[in-house]
Amino acid sequence: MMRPDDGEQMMLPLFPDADTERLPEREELCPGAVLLRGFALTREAGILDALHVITAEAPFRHMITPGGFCMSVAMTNCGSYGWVSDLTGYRYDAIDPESGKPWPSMPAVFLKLAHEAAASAGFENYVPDACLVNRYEPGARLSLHQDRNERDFSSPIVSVSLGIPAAFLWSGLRRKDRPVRIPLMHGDVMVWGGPARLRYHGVLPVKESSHSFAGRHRINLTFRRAASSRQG
Ligand code: MD6
Ligand code: FE
Repeated sequence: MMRPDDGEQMMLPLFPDADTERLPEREELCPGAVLLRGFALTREAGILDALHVITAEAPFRHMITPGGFCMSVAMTNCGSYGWVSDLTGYRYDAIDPESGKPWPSMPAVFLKLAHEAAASAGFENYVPDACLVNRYEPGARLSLHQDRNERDFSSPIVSVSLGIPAAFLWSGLRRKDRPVRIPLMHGDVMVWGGPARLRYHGVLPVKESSHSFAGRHRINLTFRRAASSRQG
């Protein structure tokens, strides 16, 4: 048992500033890329409900890379187009290859979140037509890549982190550039466009932990405009 005195002593922070200092709510990582910390927090209930609807129709699955490897991240999609990978390559497809049916439609709560996050990062009129939903279990990772299967690089990507934390690798426009690590927590939203749109990025193996949102999982929503804006 702890005595009250002990408790008080233990509560004294070793580094008072570090303990109370909060990371900024909005951080520009480089021109075109903004981290909005906690931006999705007020909508987590709506997001969770929507995720249940989506995954009932289009369950998470581990896709195969063109090189024949099974991805450690489980994926599904919603919206007019879904990102898919198989032995023939990466592409956007209006049809879920598992069900042969269109992907579940984009829930209103997703559209609104992506639109508002983009606007607060300076990208007005953002209407994504694709949302890739990634599910990481401890150990899952995403190697460094560029997002370049979309027709429309003029639109940003909006990326929402939920559940257990992850270290995001954030690099430059060339594969050999040296990445920095950015911790992404539940509710953080990254918006990424303009001169940053084709930067290399990835996710380090996710560490074992647990969060009320999705237990041992990290969920990431990445919104894109996959079709060109002229196609509408
Ligand atoms: C993830 N995200 O955070 C994987 N791509 O789980 C991505 O690959 C990504 O977060 C482009 C823009 C933002 C992203
Ligand atoms: Fe990506």
